[in-house]
Amino acid sequence: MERRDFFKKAAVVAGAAAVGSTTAEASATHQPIDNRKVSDVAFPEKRPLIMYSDRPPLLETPRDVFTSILTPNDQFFVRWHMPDIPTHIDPETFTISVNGLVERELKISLNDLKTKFDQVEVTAVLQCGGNRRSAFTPIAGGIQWGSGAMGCATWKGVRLRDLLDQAGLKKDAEWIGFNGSEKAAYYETPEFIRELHLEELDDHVILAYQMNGEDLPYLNGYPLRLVIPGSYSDSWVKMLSNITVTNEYKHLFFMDVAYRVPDNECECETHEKKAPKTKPITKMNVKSVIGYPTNGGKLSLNSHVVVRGVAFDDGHGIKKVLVSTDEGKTWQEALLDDGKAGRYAYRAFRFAFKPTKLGKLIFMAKAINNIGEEQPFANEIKWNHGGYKYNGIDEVTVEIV
Ligand SMILES: Nc1nc2c(c(=O)[nH]1)N[C@H]1C(S)=C(S)[C@@H](COP(=O)(O)O)O[C@H]1N2
Ligand SMILES: [Mo]
Repeated sequence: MERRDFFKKAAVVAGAAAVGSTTAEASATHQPIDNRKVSDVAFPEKRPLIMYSDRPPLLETPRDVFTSILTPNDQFFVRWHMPDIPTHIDPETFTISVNGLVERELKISLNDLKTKFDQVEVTAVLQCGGNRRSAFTPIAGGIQWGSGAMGCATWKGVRLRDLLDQAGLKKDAEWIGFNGSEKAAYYETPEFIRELHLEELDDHVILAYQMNGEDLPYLNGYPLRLVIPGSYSDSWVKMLSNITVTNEYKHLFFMDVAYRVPDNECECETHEKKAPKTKPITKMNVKSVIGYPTNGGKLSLNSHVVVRGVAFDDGHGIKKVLVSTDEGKTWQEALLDDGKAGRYAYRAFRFAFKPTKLGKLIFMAKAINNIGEEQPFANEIKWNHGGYKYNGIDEVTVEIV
């Protein structure tokens, strides 16, 4: 199958990058995207990516990767809140604990997870709620991500539900807390914990140990992470160490202060007047990203150009992607892939175009989902102080020469 060949090829390229030719490798395969260049250093298991910080690692995927359904593991973006990530995890001795309001406390080894439970797979988009935050005006606080704080992978693991069934929830169980294994640099920084309400659980929520047919890369949460298809990735706790069932919501920083939008119809507020109430960001809105061409690209007059990109939402599914070459005055439908990767995956799109005028040209892409939601124009985007859920119509500017 195509995918297997692809990974063979990817492994060779990654190998080349690892022996030191990172700069050359980077400039040969990636153009500077949205004015940000890929770094000239690469993290283990990663090709050079756009780096915002090295401790904690904050790495963005370049735009030109978004032309196919699966994002290669070595180009998948990375976001950690805390610098003290364990440097060694032994797969032989690692266990995941399930405790709190359960009939039986569990400590399950990786091997038991892989052999004693139903194994399930889902292809799903993982996207940071702050993806494309840099497009908000005025500036919203936080990492000024471009378009690449997202990726799509096939995740393999076990259903969270099956684990909880084995532990047996007590009658008053209501909240499930998930801990990552990393530590803050200062005591007062809270741990990265996400609490899910029992009602948010369905059979699609899994504990994944594999991504695109391989162990999770270390930086993407080895050996085990939570996968919640359709939801923003702040909930997809990485490097899971502990699951605690409680009957009371603990007000923890990350989910109680960060990762929230105004609790009103437009989910909006102004810089001067913050909304009085907020709610979690949870489900992803409809979005598309153009992977080819990229900003600053030069295309020949009268040549055959195939604009390519990806579109997704929270699982309702993409109905169509429209492309405009006249700054949004008229739109034409792009071709979509067969959709067999499922409703949580990227839909890849293609649009054939022949430029007939010299000079600057803007390609715009707009996705519409199965319940009729569509991306707004960039100037219609509603602002929120956290800079979350940006989904303006995507655009890239090229030059026809
Ligand atoms: N343990 C742990 N899990 C975490 C985080 C974290 O800081 N620690 N960050 C979350 C956020 S905000 C994002 S965007 C995703 C990033 O996942 P990735 O690094 O695999 O791309 O992980 C989520 N899970
Ligand atoms: Mo995030």
